[in-house]
Amino acid sequence: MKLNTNNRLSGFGMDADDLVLEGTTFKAGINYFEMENFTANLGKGDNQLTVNSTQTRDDGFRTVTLINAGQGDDNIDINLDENQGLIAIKGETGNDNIDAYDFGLGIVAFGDEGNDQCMIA
Ligand SMILES: [Ca+2]
Ligand SMILES: [Ca+2]
Repeated sequence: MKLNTNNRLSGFGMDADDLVLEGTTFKAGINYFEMENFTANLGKGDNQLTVNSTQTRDDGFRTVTLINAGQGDDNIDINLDENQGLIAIKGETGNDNIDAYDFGLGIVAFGDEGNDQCMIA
């Protein structure tokens, strides 16, 4: 699963093919723009999530992205740079791994219940 929160959410079992209607291409997944907050609730399974970008609006506002990992042993990999929006992770129940080693801005992370590991540079 991938969370491309600059303006698109993909994976999560959604069709991977772009949609073309009357010559206009719509990227696969859920497309969104100009958000203040973005929350993803992953659910009770063992989730593998890669966050490749978070949204910064056209006016410079950094959208706050919150990931609620839910139950299960979740692995969340944060691949962001300092120009991205802000991010917070809640591991919730389960033995979770949060890898934000390459993210220069830092994150807010709560492992919650379980034997959790968070790697931060
Ligand atoms: Ca989960
Ligand atoms: Ca946990």
